[in-house]
Amino acid sequence: MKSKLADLAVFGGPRSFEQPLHVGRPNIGDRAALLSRVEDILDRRWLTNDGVYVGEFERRVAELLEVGHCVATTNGTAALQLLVRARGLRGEVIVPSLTFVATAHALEWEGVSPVFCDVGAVTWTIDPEHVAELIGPETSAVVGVHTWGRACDVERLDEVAKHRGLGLLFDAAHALGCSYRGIPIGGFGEGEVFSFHATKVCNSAEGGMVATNDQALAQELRSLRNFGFSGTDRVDSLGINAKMSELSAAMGLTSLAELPRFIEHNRQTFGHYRSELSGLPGIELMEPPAGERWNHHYVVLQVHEEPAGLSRDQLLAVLQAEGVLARRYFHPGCHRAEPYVSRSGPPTDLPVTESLLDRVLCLPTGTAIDQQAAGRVCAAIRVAVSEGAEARRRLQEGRP
Ligand code: T4K
Repeated sequence: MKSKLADLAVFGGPRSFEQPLHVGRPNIGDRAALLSRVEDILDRRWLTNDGVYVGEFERRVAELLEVGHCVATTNGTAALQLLVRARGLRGEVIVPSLTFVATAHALEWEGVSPVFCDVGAVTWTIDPEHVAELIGPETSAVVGVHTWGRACDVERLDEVAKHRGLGLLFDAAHALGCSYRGIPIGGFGEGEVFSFHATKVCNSAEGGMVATNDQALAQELRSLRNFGFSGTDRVDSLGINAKMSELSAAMGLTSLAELPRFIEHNRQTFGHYRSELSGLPGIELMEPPAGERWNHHYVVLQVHEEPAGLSRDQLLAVLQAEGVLARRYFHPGCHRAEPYVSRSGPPTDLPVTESLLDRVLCLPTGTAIDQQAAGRVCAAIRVAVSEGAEARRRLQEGRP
């Protein structure tokens, strides 16, 4: 175990991990179950287009989310696009900047302009009061994001949206297995979008899903994901190909069957990170939402430079040298990414978002890491912070 600065790889010590430790290493379910599903798919010679596995995956996710309908898609971004199109959104839509850029890009691809909103200082999700201030004549909807699985203030957003006659959708890409007021995330707003990308708590390699209680909306989404067909020869709208394949659904079902195990593993890893990092000056772990179910899929650290002695980016350099590929999600923020940053218009003032984007760091989780690995990550952080000012000085001078 490392005990002093010279032990850190960035200052010439041995690396903690020979193989890089990623954020987002996929959880892999029961291989035999997956392979038997794949054999069955091959035997049936039915590979995509509303196959039985896609249907079963949709039903099982709908049961978990306690919603009427789930519509599976190729990925979460396509699911967002279909939902935006199905709701006929136009003009401007208010979204948080503190999200993966796919939230904004999905709107932009549908010809809708994202207007970036700040997040609340406590929730780190879209701030309903700022939403209210940003509403203008062109606003058609609000897209809340349950960032890192912590729910938006759904009730207040609903009030604001209803009062101003706006649509309300949610990007729940991170939120499978999480709740708001004890109710599973999935049934709020007009529709909620999930991602089953490889890096998510439950994955279908690539995949997405719209969850909704609106039957007509679900029907329209099914048509939109299939070129706009509503019958064998009948095309009703400008659809696209966004269908999930049977192979992805087989992977998704296999992963879903073990979701409780994945979440329990994450919960224990989180507990380990928390106990190993507790009391370190300037190092603060994002806490689980009080009284809610949470999938613990993202372990998010805040690095407060003054008490810690070194900045978030310096700590990141320390970890990368150890082979820990921690991530600065969602740096630099959508409003500072293209194509949005180059647009003329008033500068976007998002103080809470910007200060979080300078401080947060996501640490590895998932079943690919065990408590021993988490312990080694924490040991490197502890050593760097215990002599934080000296580490900062050496890093600034480029001195080993
Ligand atoms: N809304 C929100 C709020 C989202 O976070 C996302 C996606 C979406 C919408 C859109 O959903 P999708 O269209 O993606 O279904 C990753 C994911 O690609 C992305 O799905 C996710 N959010 C985002 C938060 O993270 P990157 O570019 O940061 O990382 P990526 O995909 O290169 O993977 C991270 C690390 O994971 C890699 O360095 C290596 C490791 N990895 C990755 C893959 C794919 C593996 O070890 N094995 C793998 O198979 O975006």
